[in-house]
Amino acid sequence: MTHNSHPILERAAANGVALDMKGSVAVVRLCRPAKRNALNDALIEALRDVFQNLPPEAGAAVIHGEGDHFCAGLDLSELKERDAGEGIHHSRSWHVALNAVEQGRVPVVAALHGAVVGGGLELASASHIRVADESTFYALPEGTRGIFVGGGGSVRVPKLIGTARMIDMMLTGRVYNAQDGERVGLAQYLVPTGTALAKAIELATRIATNAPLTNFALTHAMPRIAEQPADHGLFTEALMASIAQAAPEAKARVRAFLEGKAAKVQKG
Ligand code: 1HE
Repeated sequence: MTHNSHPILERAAANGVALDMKGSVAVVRLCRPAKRNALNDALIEALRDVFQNLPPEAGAAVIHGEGDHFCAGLDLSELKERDAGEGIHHSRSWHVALNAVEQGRVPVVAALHGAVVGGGLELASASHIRVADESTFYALPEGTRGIFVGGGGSVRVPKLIGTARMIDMMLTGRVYNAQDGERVGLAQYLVPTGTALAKAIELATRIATNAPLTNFALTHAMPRIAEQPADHGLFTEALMASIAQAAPEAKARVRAFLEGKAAKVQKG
């Protein structure tokens, strides 16, 4: 079911970001395939609006791209002559949009295929889980285009692959294929060509069955804890753990296990 009845979502769809609900999963689609889902200003605004206005029944989200590629990054045809101040505001508008992905109400799984380059990799990095199919390739061509990342890539990509690998990608134009991308940590799942979306929806459907506070702890508390000094991190962990365990849903889930009514952990 397409959710475009809300005027904000209607405008987003017109600007290249469509939202469909699949059960409890909000499936967000970049739909500008003729331009390889290149991100122009209208599309960035649409991404922000969609992730800030997910339907209340959404318990998780998936983001994917229409056509042969996930996303070709910044729309280079819009790279105007900006002065420094305008450049800062442009970059900050990307930060707001990708923060809406990363720090929104629900966990986000990115389904990757084809090009995941420049701003496309920045968008993928703002998601919580990345599922790539065998056609995926990753690059940061900003270095060779005489520009720099501006959509949060310098903060988020090194968290996935380390600063040295990101510098190498930008200095040399190195392209990682799907296998190497998974090996270095750009994606957590590698699946056959054409199956990334189905796998992402499967994972998101499962994620949506978690207690909402657990998902909140993992997407909002956990990244902050990882950035805190150890003593502060342990303190935040204790606060988050006590809040999560106090929720009635947590009590019910633990009780169900103790009464033999909940699934055991199965050997992988
Ligand atoms: C675009 C863009 C784009 C395609 N901006 N128009 N990103 C890049 O440097 C990547 C540039 N794109 C490519 O390297 C290739 O297009 C792809 C590898 C992604 C796909 O190749 P292919 O052969 O499937 O498509 P194509 O023929 O290159 O492109 C089809 C059309 O999309 C064509 O337009 P047309 O009007 O001639 O049909 C392309 O011009 C257009 N197109 N990519 C504008 N990126 C916040 S800072 C972030 C900084 C960055 O992201 S820099 C990296 C930019």
